[in-house]
Amino acid sequence: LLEATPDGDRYELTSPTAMPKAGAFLWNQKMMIQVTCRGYATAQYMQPEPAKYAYAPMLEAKTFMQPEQPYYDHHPGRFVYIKDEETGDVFSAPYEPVRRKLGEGDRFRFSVGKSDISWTVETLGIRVEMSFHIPINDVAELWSIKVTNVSNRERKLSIYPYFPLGYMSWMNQEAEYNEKVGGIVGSCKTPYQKAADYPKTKYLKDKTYFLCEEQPVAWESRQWAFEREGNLQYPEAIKEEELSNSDSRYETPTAVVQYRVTLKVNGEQEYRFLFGPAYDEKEIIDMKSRYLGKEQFSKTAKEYQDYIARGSGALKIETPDKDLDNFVNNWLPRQVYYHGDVNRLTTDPQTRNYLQDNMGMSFIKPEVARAAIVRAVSQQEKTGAMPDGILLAEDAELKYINQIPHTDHCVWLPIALEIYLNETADYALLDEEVPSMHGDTYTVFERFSRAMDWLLSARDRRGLSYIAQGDWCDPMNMVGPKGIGVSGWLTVATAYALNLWAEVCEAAGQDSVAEKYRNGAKEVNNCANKHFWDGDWYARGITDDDVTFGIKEDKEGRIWLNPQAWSILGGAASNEKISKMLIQVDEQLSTPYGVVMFAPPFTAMREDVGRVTQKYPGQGENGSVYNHAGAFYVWALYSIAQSDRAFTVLRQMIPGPSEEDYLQRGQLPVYIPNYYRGGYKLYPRTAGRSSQLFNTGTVSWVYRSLVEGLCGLKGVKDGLSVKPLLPKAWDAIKIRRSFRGATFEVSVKRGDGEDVKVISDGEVVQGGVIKGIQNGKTYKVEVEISKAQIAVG
Ligand code: CEZ
Repeated sequence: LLEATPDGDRYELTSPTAMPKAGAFLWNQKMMIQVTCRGYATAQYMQPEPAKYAYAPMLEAKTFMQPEQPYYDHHPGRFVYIKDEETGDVFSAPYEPVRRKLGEGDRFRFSVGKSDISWTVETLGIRVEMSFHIPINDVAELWSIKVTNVSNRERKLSIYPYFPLGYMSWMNQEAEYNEKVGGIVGSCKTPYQKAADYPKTKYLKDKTYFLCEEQPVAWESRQWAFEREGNLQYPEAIKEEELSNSDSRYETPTAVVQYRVTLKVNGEQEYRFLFGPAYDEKEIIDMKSRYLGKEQFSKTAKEYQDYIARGSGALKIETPDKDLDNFVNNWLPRQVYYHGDVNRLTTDPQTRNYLQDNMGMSFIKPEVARAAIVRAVSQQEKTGAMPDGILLAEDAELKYINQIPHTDHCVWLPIALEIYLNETADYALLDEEVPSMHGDTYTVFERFSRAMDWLLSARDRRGLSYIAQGDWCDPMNMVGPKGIGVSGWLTVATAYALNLWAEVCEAAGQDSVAEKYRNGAKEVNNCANKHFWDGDWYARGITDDDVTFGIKEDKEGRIWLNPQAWSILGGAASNEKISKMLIQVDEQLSTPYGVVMFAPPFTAMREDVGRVTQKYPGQGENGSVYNHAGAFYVWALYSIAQSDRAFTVLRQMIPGPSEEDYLQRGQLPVYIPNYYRGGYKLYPRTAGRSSQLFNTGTVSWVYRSLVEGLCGLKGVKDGLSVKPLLPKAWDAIKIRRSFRGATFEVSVKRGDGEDVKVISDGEVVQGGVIKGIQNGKTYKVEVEISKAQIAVG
């Protein structure tokens, strides 16, 4: 069903039906495309707001990428029909729209690489190979389609690449074959109604082109002319000898072209196409000369490979778990890089997402993480609060969720900073003066202190943090709209942020400031323990009407993961409390697909908690295995040396490796999705199913958990601290870690001693911290860890 190349850099799925929504994605700084194994595609590009160039057949609402996207017959996709002219038999590659069942000896392979995606489909004695990549700096898809006669007789074929353009606009749309550019061009006017919006639409790329390197014999550019009374499984136009060369005049546009070939035994024919948006004909011609052609294809493929390779991260591992190695060495850093590189292709990322997506960049391109921290604080409000979103483009506005007040954004600042400093020790950042968009100027250090002061101030008379209309949990919008309700998670998270900041202050030689925030954290933790500890775990919050929730008495939403994980991180939980709550998490929240965000899921609206309770039980924040929350928990577990529990939860985030698990999750192990369905008891049939959504704050936490937790190779101010935390079942691993310009080749073994023993280049390292790291040097490090690592709880 699923095969990996030896070093795991490609995954190949051999069935189009076993995991129908399984897909993969490519991106550059201007666009992103996600395709499924069956050929459906969702692409968007920035101009600068997200836009489409292949449209759905109905007007789509503008929203963020949706989980578990439904696909349907007319969903945008990239396909090719093949007709045997002698028998009239038809099939399509990759699989849609014809869905011809694979027979004996037929072959299907969906092959996902880091910088290209391809398919091989063999049926009726014909092999079709489709593959595409994108350029590094433009919005376009470079497709090649190769058809080979693998039967033992000469074949006469018609080949019809079909790239539907969809319903481009209700104001104005058309399409035609344009001889001058050599392909089909659809044109539209992006709909708007306010006159004030006209200037914004004036220069949009309202044309979509499908350019053919080789001139086709015929085409259709009107969807109806292609399908007529047939359907997509057997469009009427392809029953005829040649397509009708239709145009589309305010009729749904499409792009289908026809080639007719006679292929000898083993004969083959390759075609190349360019698909994308443009402003005008001139731009189309320009794109064509830049990208359409054999040489251009191989040049851009190489450039794109190099681009992706720049995100290959700081870590390579060899462990007893080969599938984990594949994922960690290839795919996880790629997903981290994606997040830090393009900020989910929005112009106003949520502040917490912006900071966390960039925090992973500390392991890949630290200068990007640095710039993001500076940019974030340059938008700090005068009160010290952080805004709900960070504006990235000149005319960007806070949209959707960013118009709803959430109170947690300051928390993420010291978290992102900690990792950046661990990796770089660039304490000079703190002294940088940052003028803000609101007209004040402070150093980074001062801005962080102001953010921490704001967190300390945004608390009620009991010392608990206000939640307003949400915290990390976006849709928890009705706990505190009156300005009274408080968040259990945010309270303990505030203590975590304060402690992290105190550590930085100390390292920066600011002892008295450090003490102030340490005391602040203590005080916050005392308040949390007084009001949220429910005997065996921490409550999630207290509503505007003074109702504590996330407690034993609750039938739904009884125990939430975040307050537990963060009370460990922030220091509220004593060892005794930790022991109690870990047992509860195991019992109430653990499933074979990971730890759910809370349980049981809500089955009805709870008006004093909010929209989260209206989501489908076990879906999204309503008690799914929400991997972002799981990742916080993993990091919390590593922070208390709970190596086994941490590894179990971490491993459950990656699909596989059993076939049963792949089928249930329905996803390839090439990214971590934002959730797997929960509701393990309520709806076992769907439990574990992937959201197929690769936008998630999870990955930077998982990457840091691997680097700093499992491998235990954590940067400190004056060097690299070495303290691996292997699961008990492992006796040894090998690690290659790049750090501050040096390379560390680390071999970890389980020994007999009580403590960790570190030998670097033959010398015992006192205190387990390798100091005086030299740029360009390769260090050979031997580590012996104790037989049984000591853990709390
Ligand atoms: O969005 C994420 C946010 O991007 O949900 C997380 C939050 O911390 C992230 O910042 C937890 O709430 O509005 C909604 O209901 C959406 O479900 C979002 O909350 C959610 C989606 O996963 C976005 O992809």
